[in-house]
Amino acid sequence: MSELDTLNKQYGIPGEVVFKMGPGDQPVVEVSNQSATATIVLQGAHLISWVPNGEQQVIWLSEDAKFAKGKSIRGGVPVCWPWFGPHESNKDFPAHGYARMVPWNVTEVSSAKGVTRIGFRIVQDEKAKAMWPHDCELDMVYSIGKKLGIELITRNTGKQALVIGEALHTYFEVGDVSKLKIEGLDKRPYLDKVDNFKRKQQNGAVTISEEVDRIYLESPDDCIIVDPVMQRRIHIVKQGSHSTVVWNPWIEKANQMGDLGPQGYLKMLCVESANAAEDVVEIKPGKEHCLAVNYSVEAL
Ligand code: TA6
Repeated sequence: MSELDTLNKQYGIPGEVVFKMGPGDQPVVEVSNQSATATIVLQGAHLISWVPNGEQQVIWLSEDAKFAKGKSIRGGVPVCWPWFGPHESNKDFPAHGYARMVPWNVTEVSSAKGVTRIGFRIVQDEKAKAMWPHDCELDMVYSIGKKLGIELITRNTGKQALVIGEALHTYFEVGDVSKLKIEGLDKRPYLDKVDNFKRKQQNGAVTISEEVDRIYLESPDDCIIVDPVMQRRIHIVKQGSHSTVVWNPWIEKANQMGDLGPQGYLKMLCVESANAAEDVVEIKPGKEHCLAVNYSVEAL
């Protein structure tokens, strides 16, 4: 029996949860319930689509996204873990950690009241253990419905304290990134990565008219993307996250990246719920830490 047959036998729900071969021969799980549709690539437990019924696509995926074993996907909700950004000492280790590049096993599927819940657990292979020699478990739980809930749970199963950096590096679909604003970060301090990580303070709503790459600190609050072109607000409610990363590569950086697609930069905005820089999280032996977000869409 194939891996997909086994998954469908154990976790499939006919007409609602189906495991199949997706782009680049990557196994995916497709969800379709009375409230929404979604698609999750098993590698990285990486959601690449979420469309609440009656709404337009909320999650952006590059039309030039590459789907290959061990490679991160441009768009969707990449998981940055167990570090954010470059590794603190080894430049050969992948930026944003390895969680988004390795296989994850399905741990649970259930359905109730128009919400499909799917759980995954990372597979820490020898390569991962060489980069991160700590005893721990990493789970991801999606609740797919009119709202999208995501929980990233790190469990310290070892005898030493763990310190992790992490982010749900979510790419949101927007009408025109130069015409929107992001509310919820007023007066927050941030590290400006396009200005040598200089520490600055946000004044009012965040707008985008050039490359923006900022780590907002002390920012546990909710954010709202106000998008006049798509005539909607995207609400980002979070727990267990003290940093908020706002990123758009703008034109020149987008062209250098080569996988954002033509004009892709105009249609995407990353607002990432994170624990990064000085906000990294210590998890004591036997304890766990959960970074959780809840996304919803409201007409303007
Ligand atoms: O979160 C913003 C950022 O750190 C940017 O600096 C840029 O590198 C982006 O992540 C994408 O990173 P990736 O490794 O997915 O190409």
